[in-house]
Amino acid sequence: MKLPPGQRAVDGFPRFGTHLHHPPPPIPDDPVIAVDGALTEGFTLPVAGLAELPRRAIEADFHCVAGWSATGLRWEGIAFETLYRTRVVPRLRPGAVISHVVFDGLDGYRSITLLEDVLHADVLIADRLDGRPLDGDHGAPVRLVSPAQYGFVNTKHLCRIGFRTSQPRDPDRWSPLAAHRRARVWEEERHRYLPGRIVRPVYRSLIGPIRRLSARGGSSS
Ligand SMILES: Nc1nc2c(c(=O)[nH]1)N[C@H]1C(S)=C(S)[C@@H](COP(=O)(O)O)O[C@H]1N2
Ligand SMILES: [Mo]
Repeated sequence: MKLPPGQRAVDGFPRFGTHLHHPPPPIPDDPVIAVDGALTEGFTLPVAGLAELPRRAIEADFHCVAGWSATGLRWEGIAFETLYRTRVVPRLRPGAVISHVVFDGLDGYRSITLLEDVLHADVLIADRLDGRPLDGDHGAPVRLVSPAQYGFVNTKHLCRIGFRTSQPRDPDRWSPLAAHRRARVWEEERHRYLPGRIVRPVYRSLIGPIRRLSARGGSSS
């Protein structure tokens, strides 16, 4: 299968992220996803309840902005689009027009994306990978999966989703890297200001060190 520009296939699916060598966060006994923002009232979605909502399965490649791609992953979960249309839209504040969505992880990680970029049919809140429950390396108990956007949008250990009517401030940890606000892999939207092609070698040089560090805190170590 063809990969997006500047990506190289890797064997398997490495653990990767700003968590570096830190182990995955502990999972609460009864994990929930808090949903808030421009709603008349926030609510929580028990992770255990996701199994009863309409399920969606996809097969997709996963593309990290640093330049590696894991191919042929089978994800299962609920469609983000279903959550948005059935649970969020009916609770929007009158007149609220959502433009951005904020995804928070139990480890303090945050990604911010345009709403339109996560309303595609292949965007999931995933609880299973390759036929098994998600493990700590890949985002237990649930993660965002948005295959057409770089990995950094795909928040692992998802615990909160915020629906916003304007561009939120950048999460501090990403500001020095100036991550692209849309991060679409086929457009090579890696860096916010520099062309994707230009930053390839710099980003690629980070793969080895980050991969080795991430593996140290992961389950395969
Ligand atoms: N909670 C959380 N989610 C995260 C990260 C992280 O550090 N913490 N790293 C992001 C980055 S940069 C990538 S490439 C992918 C890696 O996902 P994987 O570890 O399942 O390969 O997770 C993304 N989601
Ligand atoms: Mo990444």
